Amino acid sequence: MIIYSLSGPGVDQPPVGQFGVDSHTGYVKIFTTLDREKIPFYTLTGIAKYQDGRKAEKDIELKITVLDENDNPPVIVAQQVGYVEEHSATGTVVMKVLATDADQENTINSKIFYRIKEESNRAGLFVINCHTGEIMVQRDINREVSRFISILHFISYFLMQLILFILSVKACSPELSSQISVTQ
Ligand SMILES: [Ca+2]
Ligand SMILES: [Ca+2]
Repeated sequence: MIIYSLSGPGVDQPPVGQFGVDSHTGYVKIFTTLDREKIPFYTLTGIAKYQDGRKAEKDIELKITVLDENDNPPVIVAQQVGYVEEHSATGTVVMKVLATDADQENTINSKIFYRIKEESNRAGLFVINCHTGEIMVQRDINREVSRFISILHFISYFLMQLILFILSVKACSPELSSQISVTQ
């Protein structure tokens, strides 16, 4: 009869106890929830011995890849500020919203989709590029009209509060979305 065992980080080295093997069948099992954002790959050693302790075969290398789930919401850099002059031409870039997502790069799980929350942009003064996060002027902005939106302050520029609502494309559920206020 052959007895199977495992060794390596994730088994008998930190983080201990994540994987184990059925000593009779050789099936590898997990005992904890894995987090790809902490450890994306494991390399374990599979060992097969006879009951008397002799090796039944050469140790084998078991490479395990943890597949990604979309379990991280986008994180938006706080306190982003943009400025725009009155009467800027349509298409003028006001600012680019910066955000990151810890899920696997270049996959749908880390793809960020940007939009401006409708109630913060009722006058339709701004439009956002949903892929890049660039906010652009969509309609002629003058201070007199803007006064009725949510003006905070005037200098030579005007400042207006926009709420940006950012969602991941795949999971549009609220727990995977982030929201910030952007002062312009
Ligand atoms: Ca994500
Ligand atoms: Ca993930």
